[in-house]
Amino acid sequence: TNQASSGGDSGSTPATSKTITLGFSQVGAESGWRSANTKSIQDSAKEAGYDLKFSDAQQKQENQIKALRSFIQQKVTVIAFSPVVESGWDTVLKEAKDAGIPVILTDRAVDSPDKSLYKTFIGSDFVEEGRKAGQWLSDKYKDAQEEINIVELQGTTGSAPANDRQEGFMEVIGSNAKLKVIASQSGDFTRAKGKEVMQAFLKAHKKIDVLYAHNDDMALGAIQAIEAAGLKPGVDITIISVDAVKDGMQAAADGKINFIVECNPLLGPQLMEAVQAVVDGKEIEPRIVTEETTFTSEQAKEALPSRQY
Ligand code: GZL
Repeated sequence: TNQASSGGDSGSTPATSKTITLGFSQVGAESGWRSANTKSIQDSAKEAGYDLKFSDAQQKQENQIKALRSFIQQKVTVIAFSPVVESGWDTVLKEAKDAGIPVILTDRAVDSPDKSLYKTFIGSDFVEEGRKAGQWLSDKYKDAQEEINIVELQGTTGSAPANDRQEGFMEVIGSNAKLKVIASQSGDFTRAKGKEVMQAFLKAHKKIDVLYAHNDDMALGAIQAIEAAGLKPGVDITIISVDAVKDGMQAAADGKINFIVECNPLLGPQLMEAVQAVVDGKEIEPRIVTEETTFTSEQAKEALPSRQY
C-alpha cells in the first residue's frame, strides 16, 4: 500500500521537515562535459531545495577523499561523488558507512567489491559507448583492403570511462582484422593534452587513418594538431569522439568529427530523485543507466540547434 508519508503515526519527524544537505565531490572542470554535469547538479539541488556543499577536486583523488571526509565531519544528510579513478575508495567509503551517511555514485564507477558501500550508481554504460564507436568504424571499413591505422586518445588513466571505452571499442573492432590500433595514450580528457599527444602521434606515424578520442575535448585539441600539420580532420583522418557537447557537435556539423557517441551529463534530476528516495528510506535501483544516442555529421548538424549543453 502507498502509505501517506504523514510522519505523525510513525512518531518520527519526516526528513523533509529539515533541510537536506548534500555533499557533492566533483572530479574537476577538465571538459565541456564536466561543466555541463556540474551545472545540472547545482541547478537540480537548488530546485529540490537542498543545501548543496560542492567541491571541485581538480582531477586529484586525494582532494576528493579530503572532501568526502569533510562532508562526514559536517554530518551531511547524503554524500554523492563522481570518482576520478576506479580504485582506492574502500577506506573512506567505510568511514561514511560507519558514520551512517548514505553515498550515491554519479557518472563514474568504483571497483570496490563491497556493493553495500553505496546506495546506487547513476551514469552511462561506458563499455556500450566504446562498442558503439567500434561498430560504426567496423561498418565503415567492412570492405577495407589495406590496413587501417588507428590512434587512440584515452581518457584519464585509471578512470572508468577510459578503461571501459577502450574495452568496448577493442571488443568490436577485433572482428575486423584490417583495423589496427597503432598507438594509444592518455590525453587526460583535456584539449591541451589531446593536442600535445596528437602532435606526438603525427610525428611518430606517417600513416594515420583514424583517431578514436574518448571525449570531445581531446578530439578538439587533436583537430588543432591535425590542421597544424596541414591535414584535413574528418577527411584525411576519420575522427570518432564521445560526449556530444556543443563544441564537439559543432565540429561534427562542420565535418571535422565523423561520428560522436553521446554521453549524457545531465544527471542532476536523477541524482536528486535518488537523494530524496534514500532520505525517505525507499528502495532504489542499485544501477541507474542514463539514456544517450549517437550522431553522424549529418545528424549533428540537425540536432545542434536543440542541444542543451
Ligand atoms: C563520462 C565522464 C567523462 C567525459 C569527459 O561520464 O566521466 O569525464 O566523457 C569528462 O568529457 O572529462
